[in-house]
Amino acid sequence: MESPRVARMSGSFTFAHFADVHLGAFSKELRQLNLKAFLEALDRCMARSVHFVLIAGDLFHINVPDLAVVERAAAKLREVKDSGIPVYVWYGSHDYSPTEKSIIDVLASSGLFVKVARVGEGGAKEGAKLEWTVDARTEAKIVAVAGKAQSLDRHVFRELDKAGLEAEPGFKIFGYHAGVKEFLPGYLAHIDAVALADFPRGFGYYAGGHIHHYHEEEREGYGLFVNPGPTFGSDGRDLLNREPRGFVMVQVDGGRASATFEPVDVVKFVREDLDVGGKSAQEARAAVEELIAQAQVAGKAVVLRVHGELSSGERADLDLDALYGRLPKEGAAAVHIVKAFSIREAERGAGEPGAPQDEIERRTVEEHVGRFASKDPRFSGVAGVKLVLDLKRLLSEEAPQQRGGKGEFEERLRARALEVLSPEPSVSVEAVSAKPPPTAGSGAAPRKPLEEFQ
Ligand SMILES: [Mn+2]
Repeated sequence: MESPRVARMSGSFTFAHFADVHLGAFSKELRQLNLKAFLEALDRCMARSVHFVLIAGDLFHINVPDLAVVERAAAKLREVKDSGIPVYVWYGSHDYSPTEKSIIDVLASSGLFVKVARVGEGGAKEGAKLEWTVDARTEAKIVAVAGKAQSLDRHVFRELDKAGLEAEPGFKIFGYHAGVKEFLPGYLAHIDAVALADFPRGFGYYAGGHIHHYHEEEREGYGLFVNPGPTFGSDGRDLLNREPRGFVMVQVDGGRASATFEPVDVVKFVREDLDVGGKSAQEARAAVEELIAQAQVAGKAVVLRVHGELSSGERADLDLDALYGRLPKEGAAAVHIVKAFSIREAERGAGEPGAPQDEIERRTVEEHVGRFASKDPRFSGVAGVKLVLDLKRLLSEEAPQQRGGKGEFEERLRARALEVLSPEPSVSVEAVSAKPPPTAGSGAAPRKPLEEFQ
């Protein structure tokens, strides 16, 4: 390892860039696997003696997550700190709360890492001015626009003193937690994102987060933009996505940064997106059984999404929830099921007790969807009514659990709703290539498709 003196004099150093770790996401085994990915990634940073680590937002899934997870993460962060590697963190949209302190603040105050923020952040004098954090060993200078509600981020970006930031000498890193308009594919064009023109120019490295896919792009006049994607993932869409997961190792030589993706594999997956359209609930169940019989589930995380419109039957006949109990007994390392299917109305409603109530509900929804007058075909007309009813049915299935509290329950509901609303992964999973992201030295990196975001 180079001595700090040599590193400073030669302008050559290495740092790691993480984003969207979402510690505390999921429950049970998946929560542990997510934690494991983070711990392993930090172990690798120590083994490689990086000069520092950046965590570009969403380190935690909610502002006050499962403390058992926080404790393990804090112990590892302590190890990293004690090995002489500083960690610089900024808020993401998940670990930020407008009204409460976040676990990020607790860990920053305890000295485990440094929070990169605005001048006076969280206080009455909070402004758009960013506070420079200077890494002592490398003299790299870091600023960050923390993720908040996305429209708030944009507001901060627009008020930035770009000229002042650009005039600062040295190797500079610009951290953010937001989508960048120019890097988003067409189907994400509607999301709140920051325009490239709102970024200051001339930084050596732009450390992104928020979009749950790897993306790397060198921009003339700016520098190298990298979005590492999640270290593991935080919901069913992430788990169904076959892109490699991990973090980014950045080498800086003479003021020029180059990134290498570092995959972190903590478990093998069985990922299936099953179309049960046109099947009865009993036939769908048989199809699920066949799929499981063929997959070698032992030791693997099973992620199953079931979509399509069943021709007849009841949700109980399909009984996907039983798999949560059964598959671990067959050796599965983890189970996650996305129930994105529906049951054809004509078959479901007639003669069922409670049908008149369903009818009243449908009419009310139709009325409101009509008034909503969305131009998006998914939210208007028959499709809009169906979507609302599907969402209502799915969300009303899950009762609040005692454990976890309100924050986690809301987060679960949110995740499930997004899973229903997201485009069919059968399309996105195929569209996203299984080949690893481009590595350093591969020349002009092709743009990676950004399928979904969070
Ligand atoms: Mn995220």
